[in-house]
Amino acid sequence: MKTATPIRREDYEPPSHTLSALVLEFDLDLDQTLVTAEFSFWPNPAGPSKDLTLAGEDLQLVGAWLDGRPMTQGVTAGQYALSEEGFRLRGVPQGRLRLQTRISPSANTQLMGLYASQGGLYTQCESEGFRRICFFQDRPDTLAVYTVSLRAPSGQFSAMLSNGNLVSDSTLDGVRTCVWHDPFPKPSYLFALVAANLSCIEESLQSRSGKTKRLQVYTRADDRPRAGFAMQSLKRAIQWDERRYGLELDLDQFMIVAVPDFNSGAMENKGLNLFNTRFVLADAQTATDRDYELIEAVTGHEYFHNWTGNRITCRDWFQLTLKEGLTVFRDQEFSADMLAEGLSKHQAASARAVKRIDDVRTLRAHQFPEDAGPMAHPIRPSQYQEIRNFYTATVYEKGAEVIRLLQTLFGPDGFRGGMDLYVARHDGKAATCEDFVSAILDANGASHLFPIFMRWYDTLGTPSLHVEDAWDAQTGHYSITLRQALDPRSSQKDPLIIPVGFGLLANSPAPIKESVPSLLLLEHFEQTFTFHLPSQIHQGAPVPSLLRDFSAPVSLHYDYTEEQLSALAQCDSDPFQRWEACQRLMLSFLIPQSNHTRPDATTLDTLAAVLRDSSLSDAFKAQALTLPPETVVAEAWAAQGLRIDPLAIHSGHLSLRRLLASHLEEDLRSLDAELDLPASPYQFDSMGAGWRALRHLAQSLLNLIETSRERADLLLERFERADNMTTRMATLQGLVALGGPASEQALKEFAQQFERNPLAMDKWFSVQVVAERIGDDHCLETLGVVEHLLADDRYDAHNPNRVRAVLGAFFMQASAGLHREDGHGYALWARELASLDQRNGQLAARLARSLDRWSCFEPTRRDQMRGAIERLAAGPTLSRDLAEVCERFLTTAA
Ligand code: B3K
Ligand code: ZN
Repeated sequence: MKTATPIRREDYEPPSHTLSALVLEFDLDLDQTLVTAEFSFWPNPAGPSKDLTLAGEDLQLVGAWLDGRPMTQGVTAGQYALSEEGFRLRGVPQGRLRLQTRISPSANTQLMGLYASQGGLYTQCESEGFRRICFFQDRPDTLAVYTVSLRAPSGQFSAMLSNGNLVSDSTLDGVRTCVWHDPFPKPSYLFALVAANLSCIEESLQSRSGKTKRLQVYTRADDRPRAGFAMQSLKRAIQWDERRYGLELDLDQFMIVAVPDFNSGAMENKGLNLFNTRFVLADAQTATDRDYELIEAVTGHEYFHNWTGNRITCRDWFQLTLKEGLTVFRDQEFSADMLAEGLSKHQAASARAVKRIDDVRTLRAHQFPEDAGPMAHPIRPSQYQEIRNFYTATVYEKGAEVIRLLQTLFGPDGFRGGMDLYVARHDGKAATCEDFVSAILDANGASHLFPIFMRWYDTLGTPSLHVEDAWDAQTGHYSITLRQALDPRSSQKDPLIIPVGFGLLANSPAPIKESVPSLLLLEHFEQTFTFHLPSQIHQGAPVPSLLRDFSAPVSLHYDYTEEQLSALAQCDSDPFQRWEACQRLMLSFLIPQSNHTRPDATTLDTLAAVLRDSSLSDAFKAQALTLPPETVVAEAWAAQGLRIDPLAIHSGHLSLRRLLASHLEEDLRSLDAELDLPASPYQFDSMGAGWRALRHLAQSLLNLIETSRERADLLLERFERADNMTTRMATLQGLVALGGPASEQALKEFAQQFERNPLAMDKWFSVQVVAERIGDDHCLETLGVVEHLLADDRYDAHNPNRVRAVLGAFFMQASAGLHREDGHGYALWARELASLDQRNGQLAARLARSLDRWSCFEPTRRDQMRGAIERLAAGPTLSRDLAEVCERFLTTAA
């Protein structure tokens, strides 16, 4: 395994040169594109004195001119050298450089730089893709104004787009030229171009200051009717950022383009956002409620980057969480505000809690395991080999939690004041995480907290928060001791500042009269807080409600009794805590060493009470009755010092769901039956989505205890009657789980109906991988199905969405199949990743992360996984991305 020398944060130095405005010309062609780049350069007084060195990768240099004169390769001043690093100009401190390079978009299977997708040309430059287009000082602290000319045979591409404003669109001698100018200086990672046959929907919007903005969403002509929801989401995002943060759209024109082959979710290029089709296209027939929610969130996220990321960018890639953590936080708040809009105070609190629950569930399912595994890193890593591997749940989701700490400490208004100061200080510049934290603290008169707060940026692993309390029934004194412990692997060893959301519930019908603070601030390793509660004397110890609203990204350890959890689940005034208590109740039955073997009446009755509570929304109930995902259960095993046994976890999970189904059968049956009542046509809105979520949960639980042909026939009827994708997928998943002829028929009908819609077909592929096969009729097992799907003509190994639909689903969401006893799941893992890596190292490395926790598994599987990782790592041509992941797996396993 060949690994690269790590790049270290402490080695940062400013760029050696300042570059002037960049003039780019593209002679576009799918196979051979000619790129001409021209700019002036001069020494940066703040940087080291060095030769000008421009990064380049997979480029063919066609010509180089210095101050208008052709240059040659050589060792004397004024000549240039080409190496793995790129282009080096010897001994010339300043001048004007013109460089011409040839690139091959159709051969670019990495989908970084300029690449071809379904007859069109698209770019992806973050983080270091621009160097695959032309030689440049490709680093985020080099900002320039771009003017871009795109040339192609007229008629080849209907849309020829780049950042900023269109200056001209002309055709001469059969060649069409579009010139774009972006007035805002930007780093190269925000450059974008699109040349493709696309159609667009267009709307205009008046900004707060009265300017008219032109908004466009580009898609393939067939998909045009599916672009409306993304457009409406964009408008909502623009208005929200004006309202909540006073930040206006700065360009006259803003474009979103849907790209069929795309490595990630979307990209915030200035004025020209490129999106994975998944996060743009939606209509009732092809998109689920979840898809709609994600489209709104991702559209918001990319738009919000216009200020947090683009206008204020990152000094270097170690600062990635500066833009990503902050922008995830902003998109979470946007979604929460959208859900709460127009609701009463009580309903709004519940709606916001549902969003918070969703975010915390994601954090625990993805970030906590990452933080405990071999790829663990602080939200601001101190070193990397390949920055592409650090677009992680830690940088994004934990990063967002760290930003949220600041809002929790200073309130939304205080946070807003800090944001204003951040923008005022750093607009147009490349900034650091310190700059952001200073701005928020300074604006709130809390500069003294800077050193302690910054520790969050350097701490690796999920901190533990241990809580003990004591109640003195004679005096009415209640004391609570908070203790924090950091991951021993963290090199940052000092205590963190942890705001602990807090409340007390009376352990009796008479409420607690005395008020207690809603936040306890832990700034040391251990602190004790004492409260005098005379009203509780003779009433019994109060029940602490801890870490309300998940006020910090820590794992909470408090020895709750089942009765206390039951009280919290039914009575806490914070709906988030009610959900949390339900999760804890369920989790305790999924861990072998807990005191419980089977849920007793208290737990089951508590869950029933939550289900019947008419003050709670359907969306909330669906969350409350959904078990913690298996990855969360696995972490709970590891935290207890148990070796992870995936099949035991899976079957425990299934048993608990069956038990829940039997215990709640009557309620579930009436919810399930409502799916057959006449309904108005599908329309996406949060109330409707909540209604469906709860009934589909009821349906899936009942499927576990009723696996008969009759049940399958009922599901098939629902499937065929469905007027929307949410219902269609919920029933299809049930049918595939049951197996048999009804399942076969539904899959066939689905494929016929959606054969021309790749996003719908992705769902068809993945449902067959993730469905747990529980029916008696099954002659299939998951691994065999996966092999079959990989051999299907419609499987496309070059399309990341299709790869994720099969391999991603198998590696991440089909634990019973991946971890089967004979080790064949791991053999497929190694074989498919080795082959994917040849085409797309970034995607291979990302999917490889499915075995992050291998060393914590029981010995047989652990050894099988190690074998698979070693085989993969031994490959002769491993990408840098995958090599780094394998190396970490094999050298830093816990
Ligand atoms: N900034 C992009 C991420 C690009 C991923 C590059 N490997 C999307 C986002 O976070 O908004
Ligand atoms: Zn982002």
